Amino acid sequence: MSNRVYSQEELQSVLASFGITDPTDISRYGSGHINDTFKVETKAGVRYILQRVTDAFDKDVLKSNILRVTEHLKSKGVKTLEVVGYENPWRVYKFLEGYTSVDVITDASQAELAASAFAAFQNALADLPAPQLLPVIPKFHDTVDRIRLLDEAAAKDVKGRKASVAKELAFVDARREESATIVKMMESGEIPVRTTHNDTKINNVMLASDGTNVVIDLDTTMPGSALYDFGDMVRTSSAAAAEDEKDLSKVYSKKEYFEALVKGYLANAKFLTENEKKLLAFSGRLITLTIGIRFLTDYLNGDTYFHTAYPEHNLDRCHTQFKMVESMEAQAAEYEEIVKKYS
Ligand code: ADP
Ligand code: GN1
Ligand code: MG
Repeated sequence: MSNRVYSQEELQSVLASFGITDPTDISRYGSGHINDTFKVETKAGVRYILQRVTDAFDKDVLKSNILRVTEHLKSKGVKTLEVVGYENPWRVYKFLEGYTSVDVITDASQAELAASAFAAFQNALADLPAPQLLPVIPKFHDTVDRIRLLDEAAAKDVKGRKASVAKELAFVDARREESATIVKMMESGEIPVRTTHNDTKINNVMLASDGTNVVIDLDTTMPGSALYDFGDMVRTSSAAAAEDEKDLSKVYSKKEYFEALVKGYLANAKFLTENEKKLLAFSGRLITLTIGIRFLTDYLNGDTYFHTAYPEHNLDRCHTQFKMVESMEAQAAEYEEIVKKYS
């Protein structure tokens, strides 16, 4: 599904179907791993984002969720993606002028801002009129199920890669038991189900120099746990290096960025219960482990889900995630103290 090639004629005819007939440039854009994203420049000077949605989603569910979420946010005066047109599998958004997204944070203030942005997003969706959003991908962050899928991929071993990842599989094995913590607590009702973003990586929030922001990539907004959203912020926003950095000595979780995240999140996520607060530090390790497992699974499956630029790309990403897990494990006591300080 990754790395699909499109002709300019095809893209122009898609744009024409949305009434955009004056494109001057259509080029690949951003570093998202899932959708095919293009920036469109036009003679009129208006810019757009054109996206072909991945085939991995239930596209009708996705479209209905996106339209409901953007309408609701708009009705509450929260700046959000502006949908110009949506005809599956294609959609067009207005280009968010004046905002940028980063893949790695370079200043703690960005982490604090991103955390407040995602907390405000969760707040704004707390009163989304019923019914609940439908799950675009069921069991999306269910670590137990993600390990089951890893086991399945290792058993099938379609690309003959299993023998080369014995160490990585052992890393997961050693953490099987703790991986069920949040799943079990959600099942028993000890952790509430909320409408959450579910993909809070740092390049899914657009930041402006005046401190304003827009949360984007709303594809996975659905019922979930605030802990998964916070955990995924820690995974990407506390990382000292890129998700596919090959030099693992550069990869670790930065305490000062973690602290900025906690500060920004707790100042705005006033809805959190005691149980949720207690698991904030753990959620960072858990989600990072889960995403590492997903990269490893995709590597074993022959790279069918995430966009990849070279054959070992998913494996490199798995290595950074597991290194981040180790770094957070080593700092667990300090991270718990930081959460207590702002609780
Ligand atoms: P994916 O699901 O593949 O991650 P995203 O929706 O996150 O796709 O888009 C990929 C990237 O494109 C984002 O990280 C962001 O940099 C850029 N982008 C997406 N939507 C917009 C927009 N409306 N305006 C400007 N940039 C955007
Ligand atoms: C994907 O779509 P993108 O690039 O923002 C993925 C996330 C992973 C992330 C890893 C729908 O995010 O779940 O955490 O890659 N999104 C989907 O970088 O699977
Ligand atoms: Mg994205």
